[in-house]
Amino acid sequence: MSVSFRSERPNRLSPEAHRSLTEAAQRDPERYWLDEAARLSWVNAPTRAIDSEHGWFADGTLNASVNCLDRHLETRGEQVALIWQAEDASHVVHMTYRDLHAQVCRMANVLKAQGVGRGDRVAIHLPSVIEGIVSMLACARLGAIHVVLFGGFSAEAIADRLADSGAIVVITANVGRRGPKRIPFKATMDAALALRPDSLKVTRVFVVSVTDDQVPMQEDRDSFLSGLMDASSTECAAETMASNDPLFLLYTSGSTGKPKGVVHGTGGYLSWASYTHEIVFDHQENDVFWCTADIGWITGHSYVVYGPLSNGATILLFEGMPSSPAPGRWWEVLQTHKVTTFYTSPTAIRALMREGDDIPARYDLSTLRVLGTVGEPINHEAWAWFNDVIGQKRCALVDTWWQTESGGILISPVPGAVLEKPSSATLPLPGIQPVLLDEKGAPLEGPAEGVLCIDGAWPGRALTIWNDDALFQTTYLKPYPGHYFTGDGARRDEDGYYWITGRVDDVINVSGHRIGSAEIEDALSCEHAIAESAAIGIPHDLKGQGLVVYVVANETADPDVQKLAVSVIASKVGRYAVPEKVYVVPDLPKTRSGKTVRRLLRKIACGETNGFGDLSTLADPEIVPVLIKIVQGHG
Ligand code: 6R9
Repeated sequence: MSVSFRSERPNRLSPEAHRSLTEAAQRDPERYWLDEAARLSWVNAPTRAIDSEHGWFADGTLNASVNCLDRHLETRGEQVALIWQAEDASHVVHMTYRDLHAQVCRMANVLKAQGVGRGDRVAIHLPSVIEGIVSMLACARLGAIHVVLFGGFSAEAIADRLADSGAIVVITANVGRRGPKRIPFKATMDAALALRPDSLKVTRVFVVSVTDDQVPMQEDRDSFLSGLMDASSTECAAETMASNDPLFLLYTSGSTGKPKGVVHGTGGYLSWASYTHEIVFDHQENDVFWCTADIGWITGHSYVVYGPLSNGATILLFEGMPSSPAPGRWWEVLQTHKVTTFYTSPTAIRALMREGDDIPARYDLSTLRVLGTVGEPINHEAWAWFNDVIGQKRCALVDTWWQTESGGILISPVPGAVLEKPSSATLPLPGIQPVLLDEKGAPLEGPAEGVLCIDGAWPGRALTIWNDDALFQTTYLKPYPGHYFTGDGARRDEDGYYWITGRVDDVINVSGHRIGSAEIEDALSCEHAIAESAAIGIPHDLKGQGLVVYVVANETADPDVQKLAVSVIASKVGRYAVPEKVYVVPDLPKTRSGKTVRRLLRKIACGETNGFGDLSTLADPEIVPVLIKIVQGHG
């Protein structure tokens, strides 16, 4: 029997609807996903959903930019698609869907004149300006594969990614603004292009002028984009793509070694971004959706661009930083643009929390309806603050668990349907089947803790790793045959709720006791004197592994933070979890996406002083010698 779940579904899911969708997806996944595919506008609608050999919606054809733009023109052409708030508070741009469509066509025509077409790779290296989104959609329009490179990457890291992707065109900016500072985008790109010219295929560099700053331009290679766009037509026919043609490559953050170019397809990925944006953020007409992620990360791809625009939402893009020029800037932006849905990271929340409750209290946050977090576990204290102080206890709070490779959210509360438990990502979205495995790979039933894998298929899953399908197989499919391996560990409680314990390589086994690094860090985070911490395991003769904790103290901390950390762990987690060593440090080594690089902390704790590999993905590489000194000084 064929039932269209989509047409029967109210916008906001009830608990019953959530349950019945979950059951329907389990009963007949083929039917369920084919129905979900109908949320997109296809040139040829797919007749099948799952095909292990040919991929998702294999006989469907479509264009992603048409789905984000053209199909809205008739019904919402004059609706604001994008609000751009510049660093300068008085500078705001409102772009309607019609405006955005025109700009994307112009950019596509510029690229096309350069010979860019189906399957070509185009690298996008831009700060938070409108051209970032326009470039992504322009590539999609031509069937070119975009490769967005995070603005903070070093020249070395950029060169690696340009070489691996084989990009032929680069879109960058003269500079980016970061408060009063200028980030040298073009200069960094020039340095990257000069590093190993023989392995790069870039022939053309387009430059967005973000400011009046002058930059050297290389004749025959570099051109300013705005003049070319102004001279281009506002119409550009969209290429019809096969569902499994790649839409983009995205290099994952470097917390586990060499970066991998994760490849996402068109139909499967886009339907997943659209589905999850709608149900997780309870998307409603007139919402203003603000995802603070940079477009250089998967969160920016799925929840700044593809999810909300495919659903006809109004998105906000902010050029600046949370507390510049003064604390409260984010809340001011939120108030000014009447944001309804706000999606950010636990790291950002912790930083803002430190500024004090009186800062957000100065702003009207009453338009907020849904708050979300992503990227790392959210500790209890940050969850409570986000919920109480920002959400004023009346917003849904969605702790969304997913990964670059998953394309979009997999485990998360659904407003109205799934009751939250602070710091739990709660339940899988309808259609997702998490499974917990023991160390031998046997599935665990009921309340349990183990390796988090996903069974069955979902449309958003990455197709492969660029140039390295074997690595895709060995990383995700081979470790636990028959299951997709996420690299994370999780606990399932008596209500079937999932609690992510961190990467499985972060689970520390002390004398047979499994200790999640997140568990220790969560305990410590409740302590006012402790701003942040990281727990890692190092080899230990007697216990198998010994626990080491790095602690960042709050400015106001009392001097004996070490003792405090030990007693907090002992009382909150247990004596067995008392660390061998506690190092009080000024900061933790983080990737630019805010993930603590535990690999480094482990090596440093083991007494290593060099051989740390590529440090270019660190937000602040200078922290490394500081940590070495502290650890060594400790004896
Ligand atoms: C979207 C994104 C993925 C890894 C993932 C996990 C961690 C993400 C989380 C979370 C606990 C959450 N992670 N969301 N851990 N709770 N809500 O972050 O992608 O950069 O690929 O990172 O981040 O460890 O495996 P990505």
